[in-house]
Amino acid sequence: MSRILNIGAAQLGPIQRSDTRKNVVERMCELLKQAKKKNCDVVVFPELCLTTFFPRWFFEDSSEVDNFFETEMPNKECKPLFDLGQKLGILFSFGFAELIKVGKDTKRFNTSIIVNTKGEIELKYRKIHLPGHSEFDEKRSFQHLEKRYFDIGDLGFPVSRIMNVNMGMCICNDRRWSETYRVMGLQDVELIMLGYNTPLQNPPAPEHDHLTSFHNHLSMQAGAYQNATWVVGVAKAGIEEGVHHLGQSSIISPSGEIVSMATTIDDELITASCNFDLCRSYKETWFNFEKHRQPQHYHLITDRIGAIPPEK
Ligand code: CDT
Repeated sequence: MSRILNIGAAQLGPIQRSDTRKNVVERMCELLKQAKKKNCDVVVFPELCLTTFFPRWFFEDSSEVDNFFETEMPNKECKPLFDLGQKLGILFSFGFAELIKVGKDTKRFNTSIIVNTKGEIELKYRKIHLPGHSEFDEKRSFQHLEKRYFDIGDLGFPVSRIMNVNMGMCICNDRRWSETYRVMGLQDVELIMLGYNTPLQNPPAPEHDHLTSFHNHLSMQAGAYQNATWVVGVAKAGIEEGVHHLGQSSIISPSGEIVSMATTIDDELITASCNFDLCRSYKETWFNFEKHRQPQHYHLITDRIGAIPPEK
């Protein structure tokens, strides 16, 4: 019997600072209802999707930035989303800023969760590749302070068998790193769900700006193909507080092909019928890891962080 799930990528348009979590959750619920009408089993929402993308601002005082974080999940504002997912029988994932207390310490993570059809958190991932910088940069017209506001994720890249499919997550900048996909590939991942907030401009390297869309798809398509997995990449898109964010949310098959892509930069649901047996035909041939990988020649990948050029 083939394993097919209908998957929805629920792109969100911009979220301004004045928007409340209640407004955002209403928009997410509307997309879940649309997904139900299209018979979706799974819906993927973007990174940090309950608020505006706050790392664009420098806050001296952590109590100000903490307003963008959630201290429990589901909380009062998100409960309607969890209840609706359960009522509709849809599994979904979404990203949020997570604040936890560990003894006397406070930890802040850029987190994504998978919520199962019983409305329970089934799997959690905390972003590992945090982009940007940690101090105010006067040369930028907007900041990207993820390194200031978040701790590096401490959960690795977990994969879990849910609905008869091996599912994992990563978040935004993680999608540019081949290690992200391979660590999940080595757990036989078949579906990677990821959300992103990608400004169309990267002030330190304006020469790349016209390639933002190409690099988005290049990374996700390569990750899908080389690891024989479906990848669902979902944007928070549009003009947020004056900053233009990439759209083009996509559902990508293990062949590396984009099978569905958003055409707006607003709230938009795209869907695809995803056959997970398609992963097998790649996992058993080109990317039969057991047969073809040569890890004895890969030790530099974990032994070394930065590149060291040859002496001559
Ligand atoms: N949210 C996120 O990770 N965005 C980054 C852009 C960073 S620009 C310094 C991305 O990789 O899309």
